[in-house]
Amino acid sequence: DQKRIGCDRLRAKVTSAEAAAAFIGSGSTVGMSGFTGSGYPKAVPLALAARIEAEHAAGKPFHVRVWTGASTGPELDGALAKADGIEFRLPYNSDPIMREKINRGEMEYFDMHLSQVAPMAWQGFLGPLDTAVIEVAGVRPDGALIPSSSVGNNKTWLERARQVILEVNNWQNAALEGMHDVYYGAALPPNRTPIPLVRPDDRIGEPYFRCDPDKIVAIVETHGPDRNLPFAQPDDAARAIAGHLVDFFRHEVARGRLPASLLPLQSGVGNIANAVLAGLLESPFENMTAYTEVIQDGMLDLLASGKLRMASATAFSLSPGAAAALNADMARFHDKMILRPQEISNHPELIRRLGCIAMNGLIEADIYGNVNSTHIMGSRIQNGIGGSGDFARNAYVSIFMTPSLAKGGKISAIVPQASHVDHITQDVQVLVTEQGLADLRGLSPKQRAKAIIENCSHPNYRPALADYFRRAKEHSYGQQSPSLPGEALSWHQRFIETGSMLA
Ligand code: 0RQ
Repeated sequence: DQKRIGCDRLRAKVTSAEAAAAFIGSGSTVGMSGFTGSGYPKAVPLALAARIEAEHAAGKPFHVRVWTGASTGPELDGALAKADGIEFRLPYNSDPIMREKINRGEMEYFDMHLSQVAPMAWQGFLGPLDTAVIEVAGVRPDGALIPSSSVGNNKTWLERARQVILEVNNWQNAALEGMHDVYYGAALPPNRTPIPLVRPDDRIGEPYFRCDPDKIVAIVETHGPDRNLPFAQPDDAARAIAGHLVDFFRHEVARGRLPASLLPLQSGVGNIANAVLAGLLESPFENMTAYTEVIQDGMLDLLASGKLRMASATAFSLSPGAAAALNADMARFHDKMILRPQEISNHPELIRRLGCIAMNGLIEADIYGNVNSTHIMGSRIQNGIGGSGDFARNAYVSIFMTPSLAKGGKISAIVPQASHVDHITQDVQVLVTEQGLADLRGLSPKQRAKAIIENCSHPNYRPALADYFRRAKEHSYGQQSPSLPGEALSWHQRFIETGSMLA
């Protein structure tokens, strides 16, 4: 598709994925595009994985360090992990093969706040970046790059990398052009200035990436869909959680603590988050906005209904059906969506200023409202903290939601003590399960424990939690956050030993 590369000088650099991958050396650091399965390179990582496998078969070591926006797809994280090609990876992974390698201790993974990746790269904290491999939707005659279905850290990778490899994917809709807003005003302290964004629909940058053409060593043409995983239909638990949340919002509007159009919504990834958006579709709220990280199926439905006026994010995260529907009807959504770099979509300054309503999933919460978003039984990584910390710490109201049980009831999502803490109790203001909602704002630790046990825990575990809390109050070393350290993690130990938290 010659039309996608409008610049003659750059068209001369078109080559094969294998030839492009040959530019990447063992031990080097590669910054890849990609965010929640959107806009990741689809050909060069596969060619690199094949090369790594061949080198390993010949008895030679070959590993790279991989930085991304967030999760990518099987052709990138999956293929490189399968080839044992990654020695270090940041900042967020959801690929099952890579997860397994990490949990077996076969590679290093630095799970970090998504808003901090680009600033830390600029600050020099992460080391040098050798190569950027970036998917784009096209190249303009002047050499400007048309971003793809995610923006992520691409601006930073393009600027920081010594050399750049582009993938021009003509599966991506040409009408993506103009939807992006790439902010070029960031500076490092002491020269940092306020980011001039005061509404979710403000545009503060440019629709294209700038890139020094001399740094571009190869361009590969591709035609491949994003990962686009299907969402499960909301089950009873998801619908109940959505119902509790919509009731909470109605109540807050009635009390004058939220405007009738709510405040800019942030919604995490996963089936529960998607179900909550479906719940908002049936709600009385109109003229809503979203200032969030990803646009998932539920967001598109809300936009299509007109109840959501616009959505700002850094990437799409759609099911195959929703991606097809969006691609068939891009003109309708074009002016209602803005994709930004992830350090802007997730920027603490902007989240605090706009007053986002943060809604994120969790793995477990303890009776005091500390939330674990990342580690199973305190040690096995599930995905990563992603943007949940960026939003939870800085939101107008920070909500976490989960079914009260996991693994068919063998695990309680409410535990005496979280086995790992990503979000401290101060950053968790509302906790929701299918059992009910605990509004923790303004409550002391003991008041929080009572509300969480009574409103959120599953009846199968509630008596044991209440019993633990009662005994903790009797025997604790201190009475601010009563605990029995020798017992607090015994539920996790029991699961590890017997396969169930139930005594
Ligand atoms: O595992 O698929 O093997 O059965 O965790 O759990 O219930 O499908 O829930 O899709 O909402 O994910 C926290 C992981 C929840 C997600 C987490 C197991 C469960 C299942 C998924 P299986 P569900 P969700 C901004 C927001 C961090 C990043 C974030 C997440 C799997 O929300 O990654 O918030 N959050 N980003 O069985 C053992 C428990 C468990 C458990 C769940 N207590 N013990 N296993 N699981 N609870 C957006 C971005 O950052 C991109």
